[in-house]
Amino acid sequence: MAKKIDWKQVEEWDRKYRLHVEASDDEYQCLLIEHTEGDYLYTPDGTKLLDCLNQLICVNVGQRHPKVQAAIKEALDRYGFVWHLYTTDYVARAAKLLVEDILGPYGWAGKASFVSTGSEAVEKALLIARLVKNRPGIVTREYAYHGWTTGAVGCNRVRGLRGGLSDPTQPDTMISAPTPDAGFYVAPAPNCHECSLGHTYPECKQGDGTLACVLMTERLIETWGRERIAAMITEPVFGASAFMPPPEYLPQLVNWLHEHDILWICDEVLVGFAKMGKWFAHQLFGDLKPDIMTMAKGLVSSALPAGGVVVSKEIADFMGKYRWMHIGTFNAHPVCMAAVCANLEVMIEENAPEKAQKAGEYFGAKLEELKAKHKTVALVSGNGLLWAVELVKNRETNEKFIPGDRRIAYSGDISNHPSSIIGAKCREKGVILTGFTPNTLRIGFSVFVTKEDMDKAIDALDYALDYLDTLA
Ligand code: 6DF
Repeated sequence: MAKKIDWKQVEEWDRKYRLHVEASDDEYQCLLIEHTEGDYLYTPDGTKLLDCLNQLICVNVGQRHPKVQAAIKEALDRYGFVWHLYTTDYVARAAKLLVEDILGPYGWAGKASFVSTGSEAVEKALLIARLVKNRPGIVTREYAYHGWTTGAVGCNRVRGLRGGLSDPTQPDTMISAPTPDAGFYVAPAPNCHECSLGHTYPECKQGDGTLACVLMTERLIETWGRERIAAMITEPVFGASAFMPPPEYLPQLVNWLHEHDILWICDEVLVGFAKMGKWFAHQLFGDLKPDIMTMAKGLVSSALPAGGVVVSKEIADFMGKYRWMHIGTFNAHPVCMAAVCANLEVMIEENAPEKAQKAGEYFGAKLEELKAKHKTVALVSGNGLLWAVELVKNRETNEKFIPGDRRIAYSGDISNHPSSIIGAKCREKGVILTGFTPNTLRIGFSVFVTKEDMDKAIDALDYALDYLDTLA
């Protein structure tokens, strides 16, 4: 018999004793969730909500997958805790599943190391890169999201998502946390829908076919001094900022980095683990070989906290010559590693990348139908089960509802953001569907989403776009 919960008491304690995010105390609305299942959240009054955000694009095999839950329960019968100096069968199996079973065919992977979150995975990647190259500098990009901890936020260039305090009473006003920008260098982003270099793809290609944003990046790195740069970190597909690079971008960039002795950190925290129809999103762009790959979210489908890095064979050999004096208390927690093993085994057994690819072919076609019907839809992009929908006031001129777009401070009145408007209208249909930036929707399901649920999401979005069209 489920324990009776006094949800009024829960809300009272929540308001009284917790610091909240994304809303001031005056605006805060308590989102009570009683339980979760598959692609759904359930509120205490029994309302079922189809979660098209997949929480933070992070529940890849769906909520409470039976095999993952069973593995956690079994591990709890054996372990409390040992730290990562010790070896459990779970951590050894997790590393083998990653390096051999999943990444073995691609030939670059050497060894894995685990942490608890994506930000820590990025911190670990930065540490390793700086140790291997004995250089301090890291290149990142405009609009990149890589986490909230000191090094990760140094790579994070989403102005409004760097941990600052946005003023709900004043537009474009925030208290920005004093983050460590020294040693972090910002290159242009390959956002062809709104190119910061003022170009249009593919006319932006130079005589030798190099993209203008790649050329700019090369020149900036040479200006900063290659001898100071350890690595460049990239999301292969921008997750929080929600856009795909053109197909030539990553191959051109990675080739240049490797030709100039600069490591490539490939941040697969959000787009990895079958989400985009491949095991990892960088594989959408060819046979590319990361030097360090970061992961979290889909590594464990958020059943428990887990993240980590996989380093190349060369880096593994280099690190193996030394005593790595690095400790993170909860790294490779045995019960978390049990969840990782079960999650990866489910993905392998079910051929999750192929499932996501097939579902995405259906869902992407449905989104294109909405684009044909609704004048506020300017662009649909994505693959597998991660999609972005760009919303505009005028499709001819590409005029945005919120001109600041991905550069806003999330301050003042944000209820007029198209992503907020769509979110409110979809919620009327029992669907959570919105975006993390004002003019863009970010849609991501579990890899086991049903056709019926994709249709439900499309129907709700169609209903919401009917309303948004009246505002254009
Ligand atoms: N790298 C990438 N995404 C990420 C994240 C991290 C690292 C956040 C939570 C997000 C997702 C959607 C919209 C806005 O949170 P964490 O420390 O486990 O991982 C950091 C490419 O997307 C987290 C933000």
